[in-house]
Amino acid sequence: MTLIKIPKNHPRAKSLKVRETISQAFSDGIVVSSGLIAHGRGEAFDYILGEKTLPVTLTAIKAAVVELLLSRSVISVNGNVAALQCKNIITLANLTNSQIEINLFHRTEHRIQKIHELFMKYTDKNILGTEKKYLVKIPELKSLRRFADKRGIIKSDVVFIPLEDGDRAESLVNLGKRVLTVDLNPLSRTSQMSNITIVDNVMRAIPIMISECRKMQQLSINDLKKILSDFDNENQLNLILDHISTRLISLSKQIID
Ligand code: PTJ
Repeated sequence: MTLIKIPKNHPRAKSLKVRETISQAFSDGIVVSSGLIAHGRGEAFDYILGEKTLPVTLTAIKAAVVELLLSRSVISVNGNVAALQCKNIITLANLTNSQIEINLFHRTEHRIQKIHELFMKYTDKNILGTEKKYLVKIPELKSLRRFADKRGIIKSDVVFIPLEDGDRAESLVNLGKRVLTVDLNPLSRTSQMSNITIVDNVMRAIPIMISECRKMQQLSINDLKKILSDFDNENQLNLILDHISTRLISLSKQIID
């Protein structure tokens, strides 16, 4: 694929660059065509949110980091997350002592291998979900996401599933796991079913998770637990929907005026 040079002064340069990254990852066999559609849906929600991390989202980010720090945790990655945030996922996993597991909706051995190779460029950490002998099926799930690693998702207490379709969060919750997500759509099934929903772009949320995690190193276990006990996901999602409606009303007034 030939990448176009995006003019630096293009008003949408940042967003176009991310598109180029994900398009390249599609050509490389990491992202599927549905991943490009998912990205477009995310962009639309991001536009509505204002393409910024909301102050209220910081509370969800902090709570999610505490979950990763205090439990046996796994970060589940798909094609889009690998393409957009591979290095940062490794950093976050190292800081929180979480495992990384590849888990795909459009699972093929070829894609697993491609994503595994991408991670291996930046880490010698053992990436789970890649060896058939360790895979078992989550019985409730019918999609190919049902294949989970015995040493990772199956054994974990907390599963972080950034940017995902809606079939898995609920079954993981039913299995007794705590589920964390990053999803630009506050109304998606994953957002609604997760224990902690970070309504933000993975491009912004994961780097902020890393910096919050570094700051938390000075906090006591009790301080960390307090961050978690103060967090309420239903309230969080309501505040985000309030923000969206207020923003749209104020934008519509600007247009009318
Ligand atoms: O790599 P695979 O095979 O596991 O497939 C991955 C995709 C993303 C194709 C698959 O999980 C899928 O179809 O997802 P959905 O149903 O399109 O849902 C993706 C969700 O992520 C939607 O709610 C989008 O709004 C949201 N989203 C898209 N891009 C971003 C995002 N959320 C945060 N940051 C983004 N950059």
